[in-house]
Formats: sequence, structure tokens, C-alpha cells
Amino acid sequence: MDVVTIGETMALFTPNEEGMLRHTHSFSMKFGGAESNVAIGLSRLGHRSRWISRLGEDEFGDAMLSFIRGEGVDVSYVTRDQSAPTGVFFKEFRRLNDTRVYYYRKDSAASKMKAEWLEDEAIKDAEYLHLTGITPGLSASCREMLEKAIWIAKGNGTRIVFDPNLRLKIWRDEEEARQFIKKYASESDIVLPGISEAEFLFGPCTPEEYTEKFHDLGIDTVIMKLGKEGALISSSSVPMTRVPGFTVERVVDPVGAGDAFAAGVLSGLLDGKQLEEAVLQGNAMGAMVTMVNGDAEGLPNRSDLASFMNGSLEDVT
Ligand code: KDG
Repeated sequence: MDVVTIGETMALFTPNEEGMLRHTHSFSMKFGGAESNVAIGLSRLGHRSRWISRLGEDEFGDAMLSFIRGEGVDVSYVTRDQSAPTGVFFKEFRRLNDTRVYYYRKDSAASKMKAEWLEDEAIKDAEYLHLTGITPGLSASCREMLEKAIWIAKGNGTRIVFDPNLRLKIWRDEEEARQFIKKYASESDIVLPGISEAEFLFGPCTPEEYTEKFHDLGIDTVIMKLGKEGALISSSSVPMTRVPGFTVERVVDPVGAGDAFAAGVLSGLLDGKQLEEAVLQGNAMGAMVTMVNGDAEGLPNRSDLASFMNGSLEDVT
């Protein structure tokens, strides 16, 4: 297995029109979850990915499982819950450059995940374990499960990649979010923070200072996402370097860009690319996903990614 990831995916109702949700009458049903987005992104690029989660024994759970399995992701460690539902969320394209999300996920099946259901076999054959700061915000039992996942990974030479993915709505308060996100980041080999997440964790600083602060937590490789500006990378073997971003003509839906970025970086590393080259690929993937409505729908295959990176995507028909 190349990458194993654990987290909640929800049925996503995305408006077919722009404006406030209260005036929206028509939605399309899709699926969205940071971790499954990464797993799908990797699978589309030809890697072996596994997504671990828990779903309700309901229509949304059935549909989601078919969709993610159909994307070539291994779902053999996904469990079902008879008494808790699959989570749901809504997007709102409130106005240009103002996309919001509304969750209906409290006490969802995924929030019931617990350590005793996590088997060593689900993780120990993986090159990378991808985790996000969303899962520890779901429940105390999810936090215990993550502890076990980290323990299995560390005992089997599986490298841990952590994306803070700050979602304030799921935490009791800011201090709880800060404490746990720092904790899981410090257990990881690679972190993928955005600039606003770094500011939330450490207060106002420059990107270079944030990078040092993550290193001070004991993290080897820090990849800071700088939006359109690209990324800032630094590791024990690579000095601090800026990697340029890609511009897109129009951002249709920014949600999922960070997950596409993570998939692009991990794909590059799995292919044996240098960190800088892997991150450039991540930047391209992040940009591509924003051009399509949906979290995972815009994730490219290898040929589309190569065309976008060499500027010839328009020629592909
Ligand atoms: O990164 C995209 C995710 O935010 C979206 O798919 C939903 O997982 C999700 C979450 O918890 O916000």
C-alpha cells in the first residue's frame, strides 16, 4: 500500500446556483472528505491508496462507498454503524470568492470510530499514513484511534503526513483545536499547513518564521501552502526554498484544493521525485481542483496533470 488515510467523508449537497443557501432550491449530491479526497487524488495518479472510516448503515453510506470504491481506493477497512448516520454537509456559493460550508455531522458514524476497531494490518504495510486535524476534532474516541494509528505507523516505518485542516466549527473552542493540532503535527514527519493555520497556531509571523516554529516541534519536513504564491519548503536535507504556484483563470470552487495539493506532493514523493519537484506538482493539482465544482471531481489523471503543468491543457480534448 502506498498511502493509508483515516477520516470522515460526508454526503455533500452543493448548490446548482449562486447566492445564499436560504434562497437555494436545487442541489447536486456529491461526496466530500479531506482524507478520501487525498485517497482519490492518489488513485487517479495510479497509486494504491486506502481510506479508513465508518459510515452509517444508510443510503448516503451505500452511495459513498460505491463512489470511493469506484475510484479505485481500497475501502476494505471501512466499517458501518447501525445506530449513527453518515454525516452531511452543504456548500454555499454565497457570492464571488465567498464559499461557505455548513456541517450536519455531530454524532455521525465517523465520530464513533475508536481505537479497538483499528487493526494493525490496515496501516502497517503503508509507505505513508496521511492524517488531518479534522479527525481529532470529531470526538475523544477518534483522538484515541489516531494515537493508535500513529503508534502502528511509527512501529512499522510508515511515515506520517499531517495536514492541520483547521475546521473551527468542529472544536469545542480555539484552545482545544490549537492544543490537539500542535500535538498531532509534532508526531508527524511531514506537515502541510496553510498560512492562516500557522497564524492560528503561532500568532502573526512570516512564512519563514512559521517554518522554523514547525521544525521546533520536531517535524523534519515543513511544506507551507502560500495559495497563489505556491509553497515554502524546508527539511533536514532541503534548505528553505520557495516553489512557485500556478494561476487559474477563474476559481469555481476552492474547497478541496489543499487535499489535491497533498495528493500531488505524496504522488511525487512516491515516484522518487525531489521535494521541490513533488511540491510543484502539488501546487498544480491544487490549482486544477479549484477550476471544477466539487471536492474531488477536478482531481486529474497523469496526462491531464502533465498537460496543465506544461501549459497545454487547452489542447486536450
Ligand atoms: O478539504 C475539503 C474538506 O473540507 C471537505 O471535503 C469536507 O472533510 C471535510 C471537512 O471536514 O470539512
